[in-house]
Amino acid sequence: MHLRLITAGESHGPGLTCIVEGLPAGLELDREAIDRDMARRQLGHGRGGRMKIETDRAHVTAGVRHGRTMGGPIALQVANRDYTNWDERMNPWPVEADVPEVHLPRPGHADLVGVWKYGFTDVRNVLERASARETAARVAGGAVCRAFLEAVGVRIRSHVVQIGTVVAPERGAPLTVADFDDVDADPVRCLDADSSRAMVEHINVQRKANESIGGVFEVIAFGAVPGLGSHVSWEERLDGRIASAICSIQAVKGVTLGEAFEIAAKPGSEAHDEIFYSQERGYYRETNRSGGLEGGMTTGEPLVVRGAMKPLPTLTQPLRSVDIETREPAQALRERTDSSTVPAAGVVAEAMLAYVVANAYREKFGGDHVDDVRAAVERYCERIGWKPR
Ligand code: EPS
Repeated sequence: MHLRLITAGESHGPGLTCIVEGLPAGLELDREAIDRDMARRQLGHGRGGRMKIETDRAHVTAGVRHGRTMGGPIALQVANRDYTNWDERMNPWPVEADVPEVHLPRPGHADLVGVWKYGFTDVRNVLERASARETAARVAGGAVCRAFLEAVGVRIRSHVVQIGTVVAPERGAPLTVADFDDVDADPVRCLDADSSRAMVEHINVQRKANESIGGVFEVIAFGAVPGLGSHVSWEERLDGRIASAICSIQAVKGVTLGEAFEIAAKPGSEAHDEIFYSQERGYYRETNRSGGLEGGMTTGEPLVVRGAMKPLPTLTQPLRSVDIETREPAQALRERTDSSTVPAAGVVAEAMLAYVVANAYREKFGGDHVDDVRAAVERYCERIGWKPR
């Protein structure tokens, strides 16, 4: 049993769609929880004018009846309110109006390679699908995967640890789910108040200088059972799957699992998580440097993943480029844009991690009804003597 998540839609087209296939029947969904995730993705200091136009909601059109899944593909639709302003430029069908083409590719975006590869003369045919607006559909689908994970005891949270040059200090104790209770109330979704203020200030200064800003988010899955993924074959290694899913988020250029680059510099004696056993706790670790992954499998400790996001490539003071019609030097396309979307990227990463972990549960435990899945998870935890934490 596999889980599939597929999206369709362009940034200024009529709307976005997400289809999630492979969830069990009987799973209770909460409409408000899905829309809460949609709204959380729109938050964050550094967003541009577009977020004032959109109020994203996921409209379920298939797979759910009276609040419960029926085992078939679930379809979720998200309207682009801005489409009313783009009706001629983005209409799926031919229009009377003369719609000018875009010929100015932005360095760092999909624009130039996309027109080569797909044989277009109009950059808009590429940028509309490459846009991070697509992540609204991923979050809708991710919210459904998250509901499934919550039914088996997994909770996923995220926060921002760096924006531009401002880095939040490492926290002394390991994070718990409760630490994230107020994270969405913070303007940059950072858990450290001083760093948050400095991040907001940094965004303000850079935005005034016509710059965009990147950063780093961390996403954590709490409560996943040991043994998701497998060492037996490279495609089944969960670390590879997680890295792939997080790196597929627009503008993400790097992913780390656990203390990746820090432990690369340490001797082996300080790089691993020693194994202990006690009657009450069963097997346990006192550190989690591995980020909850050993041999491509979950260890039962929290899954800790970071993503590094480059500064957004749409700039209010554009970089040098070439007009693809005349091949003369030109400035890249200047478009309304966000200056920082690291807080939103964290929410998108929650959706991607939810998908990968939910898929691993579907592969490992199967089950047509959600109660079958729960029973299989319980049986397995009993066999290996692992207690949910
Ligand atoms: C984006 C450009 C901006 C962002 C957009 C991603 O949109 P617009 O061109 O309409 O101003 O706001 O992100 C979203 C719309 C969203 O929902 O996240 C881009 O070029 O990637």
